[in-house]
Amino acid sequence: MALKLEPGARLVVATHNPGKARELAAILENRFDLVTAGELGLPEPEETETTFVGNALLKARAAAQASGLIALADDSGLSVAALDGAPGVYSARWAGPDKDFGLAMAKVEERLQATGLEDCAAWFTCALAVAWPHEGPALVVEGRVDGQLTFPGRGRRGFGYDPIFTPDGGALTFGEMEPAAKDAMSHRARAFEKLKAALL
Ligand code: ITT
Repeated sequence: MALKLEPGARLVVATHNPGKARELAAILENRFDLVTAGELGLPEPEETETTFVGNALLKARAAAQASGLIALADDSGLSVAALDGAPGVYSARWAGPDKDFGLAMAKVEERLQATGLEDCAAWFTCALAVAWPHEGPALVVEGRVDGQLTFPGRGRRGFGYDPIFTPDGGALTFGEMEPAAKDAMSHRARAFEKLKAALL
């Protein structure tokens, strides 16, 4: 039988990141009855995989098993071309235990400066995984948006690395853009388009 998600289905959004939870709720547009992993008090699994796809699946499966609900997980991050794709899956970890993204962005700037700052190309990736409870099936898709890094960062909207990322073809950083404008073109929105095509 083909995997389907019925409108109105109860879904646990398996993230403890409020920025992501907010964007996912906006992108999902009231299609589902959402509850977050935080609201259910679900533990945060250790992200032991080395790919976005692997970690998204791991988080979705853990939440589906712990909650008995269908789970949607997001694993995402910033990749910098001149840094061979770093921080990539380690994007959250570059912010340290205090989740200090000022520190993480300074680290990116310092490493990029050491390369001579000639190539500032970067991209965000988002893997979205849906898992069904009781060791059931799972599905995973990936979206990407390309852009350039600029320093100092600009804008207080969004979250994480948004102030230093300007999507190709635009003038504003993700940190300066209206939330709806980011949600119309982000890696997360692009991944959700693929999920919709596969599941809805
Ligand atoms: P969960 O695992 O609980 O979902 P997390 O923040 O640990 O939360 P990730 O492991 O997927 O999630 O880390 C992704 C990091 O990449 C995230 O903390 C952000 O700093 C960054 N990131 C992802 N999407 C982003 C976006 O749209 N804008 C800015 N930064 C983003």
